[in-house]
This record gives sequence, structure tokens and C-alpha cells, in this order.
Amino acid sequence: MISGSEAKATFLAHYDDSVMEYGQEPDTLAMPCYPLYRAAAYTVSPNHVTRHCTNKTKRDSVTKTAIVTGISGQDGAYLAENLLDRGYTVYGTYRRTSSVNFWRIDELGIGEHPNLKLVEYDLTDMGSAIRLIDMSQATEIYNLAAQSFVGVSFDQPITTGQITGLGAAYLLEAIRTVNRDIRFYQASTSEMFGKVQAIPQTEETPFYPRSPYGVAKLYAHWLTVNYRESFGIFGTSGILFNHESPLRGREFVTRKITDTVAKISLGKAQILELGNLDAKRDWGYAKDYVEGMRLMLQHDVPDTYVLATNRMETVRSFVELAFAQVGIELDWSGKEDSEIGIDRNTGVLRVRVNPQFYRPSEVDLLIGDPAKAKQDLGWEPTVGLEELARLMIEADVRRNKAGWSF
Ligand code: NDP
Ligand code: GDR
Repeated sequence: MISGSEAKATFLAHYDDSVMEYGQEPDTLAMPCYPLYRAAAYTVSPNHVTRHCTNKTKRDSVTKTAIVTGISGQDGAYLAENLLDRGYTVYGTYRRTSSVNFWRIDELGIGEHPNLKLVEYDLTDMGSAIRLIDMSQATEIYNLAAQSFVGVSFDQPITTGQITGLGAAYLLEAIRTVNRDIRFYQASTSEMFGKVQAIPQTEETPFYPRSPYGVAKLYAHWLTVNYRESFGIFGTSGILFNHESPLRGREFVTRKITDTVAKISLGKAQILELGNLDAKRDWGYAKDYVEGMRLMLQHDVPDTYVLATNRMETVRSFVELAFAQVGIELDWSGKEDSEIGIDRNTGVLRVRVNPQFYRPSEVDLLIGDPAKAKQDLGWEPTVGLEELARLMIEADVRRNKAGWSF
């Protein structure tokens, strides 16, 4: 695994005019030549490096280069895997923290991939966005990084706005400044529908966000549409419904459930505490959804697409599915704050409601219609909810048996 300082060194080696990128021929080194939107060549003599701008652009090259922001997250890891498998060079961005954690790309086995470049990048820094685009010469950018947890956005609305909303604006501005040919994918969300105005939700359904996260995402969504219409930028917005996987963060409800159920099955936990069991979601498999993102940027025109399964279940149903995977059937009793789930065979209390996990305003139901994505992109979900629960439980049992779980 590449360490934070190694990755930073790689980033500087790529960016700094006076340093060569390792692995390339010294006299033909191609580097960006901002602000002329041209590639540059370097002549190397013993004591110094001379930089010459040329008319060669990255679009001349055969292999594609993509920036994936949020490589340490669920979708970033799966998308990087998908693109690397197709021969892309991927610049995966992560942010500076005291201990960067790349467990997802390590679990996928791509951490050491020669075409994966890990670069430090903070979404809230406009200068970084320009340098990142200039340095990488990417032709596609997938903006997946965000403060993505709805619950936290009520406690940190400003930070959420800066990262999740303005972060997209900085990237779009950088594209507008450096190279308008770059194709841009914005990770929009069904949370923008919030208090839903139609069932199912489509690309035409009016928005009514119910959290600071949803509001911030709506700003980024409309800005993407606006840069498409105003400046001719290939800005595509994918309105993705909830998608889960063994790589989902444990703060999100499905993974919280599968990790705790795995621990219960191994005798390492006793009870699962949740908030609103009546919330209904349209849950799909993250690997299907990152393929949808890729397809959107290969389409001949930029657009807005819904990706969803068109099946809606309650949180309670997902709890049942997860427990069923470890052979436990539940009986429910009580209502709202007092609702509990008991093991039918043993009578042991396994699930209870804790109002601490309620949200100030809830999105009661989401169900999407992905017909447009099917028609234009040939995209369809391939994994059903039972299969998804099985994949997640299997991974969590394996990890907890081995004594770890992120
Ligand atoms: P995750 O929360 O797993 O990943 C978010 C990523 O953003 C992490 O890599 C995180 O880094 C990074 N990040 C957070 N803040 C910053 C910052 N200031 N600068 C740079 N990077 C930052 O999200 P998912 O992978 O699940 O989702 C990907 C995107 O898709 C997000 O934008 C999300 O809002 C959106 N989305 C997700 C859906 C889903 O169901 N998964 C549905 C619809 C939209 P770190 O590891 O350091 O925290
Ligand atoms: P969501 O996902 O808010 O839809 O956002 P999350 O899994 O957090 O919540 C789904 C529903 O479950 C209810 N819930 C609980 N949620 C959590 N996290 N923890 C609990 O204990 C719990 N109990 C009940 C919630 O109230 C909610 O109704 C996710 C994120 O990935 C966003 O970034 C993305 O945009 C949307 O999906 C689509």
C-alpha cells in the first residue's frame, strides 16, 4: 500500500516542473503546460531540465486518464477498479488526515496497481483543483468526494455546503479554466427528491430536499446543468438512489445492520439499535452503479440520469433479510420508539429503536425509475436485495471472524 507521504511525493513528482515523473523517458517527458492547455516536453541535461510547450494534447493518446475524487470511499474504490480493468490511468484523490485509510482499495487488490496514482486533494481548495487537472491531463473527472452522511449534515451544515456543494463548483471552474473538453460526472442523489413530489421519481420529478446534504447536492447538480448550458462543458449528473456493498461505510444503515448482525451471529454483539424502521429506500448494488457512471461519460451528449432498481423496501425488511442470512427469524412487537425485534426461536431481544438515530426531518420514501438510463445507456441493475444482503453479510462475517471490521 502506498503511504500518505509516498503518495504526496508522487503527486509532487508529477506536478513540480523541476522534477521528473519516474518511469518515463527523460527526454520525452510529457507534462501539462497550463495555462495554454498544451502538453509540454522536457529536455534533460545533467544540471537542469528545460520545459518546451508543444501542441500535443492528452486527447491524442490512446489510453484514457480519469480523475476519481474520493478514492477512499465506497464508489471511488469500485469505480477505480472498473476503470483500471479497462486500461485507464486513474488519479484517485484522497484528503489529508492524520491517518489515511485505504482499506477499500486494498480489499479490492488495486492499491498497488501501476496505473493507479494516489494524489492528495482537498475538495475545498480551488487551486488544488486547477493543479490536479493540469498535472494529470485527465479527459474524464468523476466527482465522488463529498461529506456524504445525511445525519451529520444536520450538525455540520456549513462544512457540508463547502465540501459537497462548493467542491463541485471548484472543479467545474477549474475545467472551465484549464480544459473545457474534459468530461465531468457529478455524483447527484435521490436525496434531492426528499419529500417526494411523485412516485416513482424520474429525471423530471421536482426536487424538495430535506437535509443540508440534499440542499448542497442540489446546488452542485444545478451548477453542473448550468455549466453544460452556459459554457458547453460536458457536465453529466447521475441522480443515484441508495447503493450498498460490502465496502459501504458502517455509518450507513445497511452496513450498520450487516456488520452488527455478523457480530451477533459470532457472539461478539448482543443487540442492534436503529432509528426509523419505517423509512423506505430503493437499494441497489454499488458495482452496478459505478458502471452506470462510466457509461454516462461515454455517451455522445451530456445529460442527467436516474440510476435505481425500482424496488422499495423498509429498513425493517432489510433487517429481516440480514438476520435471515445467519439463520435468525425475528418477531416484531411494539410501535415507534418502543418497537423491538425478538429471535423467534430463542426469545432473545435482538433489535430495538433508539431515538438518538432519528433525523430532524426524514425522507420517508424513495423509489426511482431508471427507464431513461436503460434506453440511452443500456444500463440495468443486476443484483437484487436478497443477493446484496448475502454479499454484505458474508463479507462482514469473514472480517469479524478475522478480528477486524472498518
Ligand atoms: P463515501 O462517504 O463512502 O465516500 C466519500 C469520499 O469523499 C471519501 O473518500 C471521503 O474521504 C471523501 N471526502 C470527504 N470530504 C472530502 C474533502 N473535503 N476533500 C476531499 N475528499 C473528501 O461515499 P460513497 O462512495 O457512498 O458515495 C460517493 C458519492 O456519491 C458521494 O458524493 C455521495 O454523496 C454520492 N451518492 C452516494 C450514494 C450512495 O448510496 N452511496 C447515492 C447517491 C449519491 P475520507 O475517506 O477521508 O472521508
Ligand atoms: P441515506 O442513507 O440517508 O438514505 O443516504 P442511510 O443509510 O444513512 O439512511 C437510510 C434510512 O435509514 C434510516 N435509519 C438509519 N440510518 C442510519 N444511518 N443509521 C441508523 O441507525 C438508522 N436507522 C434508521 C434513516 O433515517 C434513513 O431514512 C445515503 C447516503 O449514501 C447519501 O450520501 C446518498 O446520497 C443517499 O443514500 C442516496
